[in-house]
Amino acid sequence: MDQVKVLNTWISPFGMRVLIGLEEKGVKYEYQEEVLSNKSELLLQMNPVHKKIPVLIHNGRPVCESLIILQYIDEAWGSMQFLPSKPYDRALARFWADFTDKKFYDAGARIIKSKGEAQEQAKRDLLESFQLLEGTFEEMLAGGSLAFFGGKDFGFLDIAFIPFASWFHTYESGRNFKIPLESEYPLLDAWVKKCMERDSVKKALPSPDKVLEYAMQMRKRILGD
Ligand code: GS8
Repeated sequence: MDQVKVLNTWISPFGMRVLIGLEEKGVKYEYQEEVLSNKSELLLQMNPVHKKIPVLIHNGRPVCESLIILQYIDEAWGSMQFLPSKPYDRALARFWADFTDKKFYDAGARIIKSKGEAQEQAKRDLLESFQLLEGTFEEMLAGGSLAFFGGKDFGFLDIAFIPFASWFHTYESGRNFKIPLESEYPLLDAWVKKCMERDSVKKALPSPDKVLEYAMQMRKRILGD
């Protein structure tokens, strides 16, 4: 019998990926919520390199880094696959998932943690990331009408990116900033709505209001405003 445990913090888009992945594969797991200002011994022992959540512990052995965990889940369980079958499509899905970490997440985090011109730059960077993702979605559609990044099935890149939707409201809030999803990024807008219909996503994503409340406290701690 498999023993699966997840170390996570509810607010983390990286952790949400792991929860969605396990739910999609129907894997039962034990959940441990971490307080990042007071990490558990288990977290420090299981992820001694980065000391970060999420961590997946499978039969006592840790797997770290959310995109690596997601690929592990894909290989370890179930017959339906998150990653596409063709090598080039797999490479593309991995490339854009990596982009969401390096560019998209980074711009969002800077919006929350900065002020003034640095924040204005972060807003522009985030919209550029939206534009790039909209463009790649359009290319993947290639005139067809795909529901998800990987095609008709919900897959790797969908799972990698959809957690950030719970943060969109927080990126916008109180900073005179609107993400023009409906008017400028209609494909992404429809994609978000489609993903939100899935049970795995509904279960893993916290409400945008809860995320905002948390982010406001975090900003207060960092910037004192
Ligand atoms: C990022 C995880 C991460 O940043 C991944 O799993 O994909 N590349 C990694 N985790 C944060 C919480 S979410 O912002 C974390 O655990 N931070 C604790 C710390 O930095 O001490």
